Amino acid sequence: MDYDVIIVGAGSMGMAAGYFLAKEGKNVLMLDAFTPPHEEGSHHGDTRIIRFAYGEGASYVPFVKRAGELWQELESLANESLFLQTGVVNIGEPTCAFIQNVEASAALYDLALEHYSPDEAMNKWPGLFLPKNLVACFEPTAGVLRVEACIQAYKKLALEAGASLRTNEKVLAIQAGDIVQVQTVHNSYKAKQLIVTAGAWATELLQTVDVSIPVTPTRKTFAWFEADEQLYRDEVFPAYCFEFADSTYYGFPSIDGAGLKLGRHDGGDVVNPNDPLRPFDASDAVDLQNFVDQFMPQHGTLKYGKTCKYSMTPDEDFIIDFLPEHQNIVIAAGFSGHGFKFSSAIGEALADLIVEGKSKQDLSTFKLSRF
Ligand code: PYC
Repeated sequence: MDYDVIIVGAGSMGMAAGYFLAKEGKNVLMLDAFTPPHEEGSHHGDTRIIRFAYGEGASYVPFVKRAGELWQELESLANESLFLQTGVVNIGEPTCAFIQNVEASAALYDLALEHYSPDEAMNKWPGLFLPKNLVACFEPTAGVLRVEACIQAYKKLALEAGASLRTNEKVLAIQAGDIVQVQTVHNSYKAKQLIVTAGAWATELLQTVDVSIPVTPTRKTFAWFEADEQLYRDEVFPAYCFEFADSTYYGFPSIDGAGLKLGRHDGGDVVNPNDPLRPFDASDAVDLQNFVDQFMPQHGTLKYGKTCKYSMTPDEDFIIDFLPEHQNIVIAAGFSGHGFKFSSAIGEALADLIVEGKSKQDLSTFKLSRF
């Protein structure tokens, strides 16, 4: 037998799982088609939001609180600052589901949440413009994770704990059984158990074991704008989520002088993950430009934009489960653009599923059988 556990995809979730399993003494192989952290999936672009009053549903709160604890633990193990407490402001109409869920999360889990009318919000953050129909719910203890540094930190710890990592080695097929066999472009490996954390490639990979998951790789764009640092630097301006009836935007203050970063969360083109993404172009800039013109009117010019791949499920909830026919294969997929913040806790949960057969987290929302 080659390994106890093989992990296909050593991005944010896979790298964290590799660390937790190696720490438990498992003989772990992590495989990745690229060299993580990289720009081919959904874990690049410097920053990710971590928020606890959760607009996607209060049921996520215990999981994201655990993730927050584990990010703190990672900071101390890596002796590095990975989290910036910028606060996060959630903005939308008071009756929209996202704002209602933010409010319900805070009430249910006693999270700090400050409420501002548009005038109060514009007074607190003079770089912001808000029309009268919106409200601002500010979570002061939320903030921003330095995404590539988080992955580097788990990578270093995983390797130090004894995990093996093979990069630039794409997995072509999986053969299920009591012993799982993994065929890559270079080799074949065997293990007792398998984790698939292959992001946008999960759907095609699982087809090789005749499992169909409703995860759709989708092209998304984000960009940085020049910013007046007096108004938009991270000491004075928060990370933000704006929820409208027909669109959702998110973004970041100017961190380390990078400029205001923002992206559109909804929409995007369905893509084949094996094709190169169409690079960010002028048509991608239009929505982002309109958004900042309206809500952060003192921004400067567009600096540059990037693309990434989201892995969308129909309900935008994650999939974290054993494969029904193969209890030695666990998948974590379909993070639908809001998964990174959880990846520390997902790594721990995946390791628990492999070692104990169950997780301390309630993963019932993420079952594959719901589809
Ligand atoms: O979950 O906060 C979030 C987020 C921001 C950008 C994409 N997802």
